[in-house]
Amino acid sequence: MSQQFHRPAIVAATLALALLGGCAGMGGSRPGAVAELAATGAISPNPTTGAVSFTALDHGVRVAGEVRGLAPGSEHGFHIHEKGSCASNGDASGGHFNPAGAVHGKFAAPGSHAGELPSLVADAAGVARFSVDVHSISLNDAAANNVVGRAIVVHRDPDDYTTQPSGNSGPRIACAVIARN
Ligand SMILES: [Cu+2]
Ligand SMILES: [Zn+2]
Repeated sequence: MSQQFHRPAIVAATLALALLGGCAGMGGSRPGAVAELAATGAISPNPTTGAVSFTALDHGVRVAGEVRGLAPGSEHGFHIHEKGSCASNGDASGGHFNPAGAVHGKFAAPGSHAGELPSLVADAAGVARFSVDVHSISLNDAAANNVVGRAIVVHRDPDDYTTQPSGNSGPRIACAVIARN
């Protein structure tokens, strides 16, 4: 083989190393965000706490974490809300994040809010653990569906996936603003 055939392979290998180097420069991980859920005053006593991580995927965001202090076996509506404030017992977070003008429904159902998440279900110890890939949201500042700076909210009651505009899941018992890590 002549030199002509070898050169493109070398160029490709160099490019691959450059891309790897770029990732290492960002700490070796994909862009991410976190939310530290804190109890609101909507119910009393309220021992709800939690931590959620957001990791960028090629298409969407992996949302993972756990919520503690729930009643054993209880189910709770869980959503990303539009506004980045947890004031007034979480009510300042506004409605469900809805950049596409959709209606309330079940997580990943066509035509439902971008901010729907699978409902939380507490185990016997009152802990709900989750990891879900959410294709309707982004961590990219330039994207209309970016969730950084918005709020994530745990409700007292189950989500019926039907009542508009928020599933009739009752008061907001824990809330956090999503922040880059
Ligand atoms: Cu909600
Ligand atoms: Zn909704």
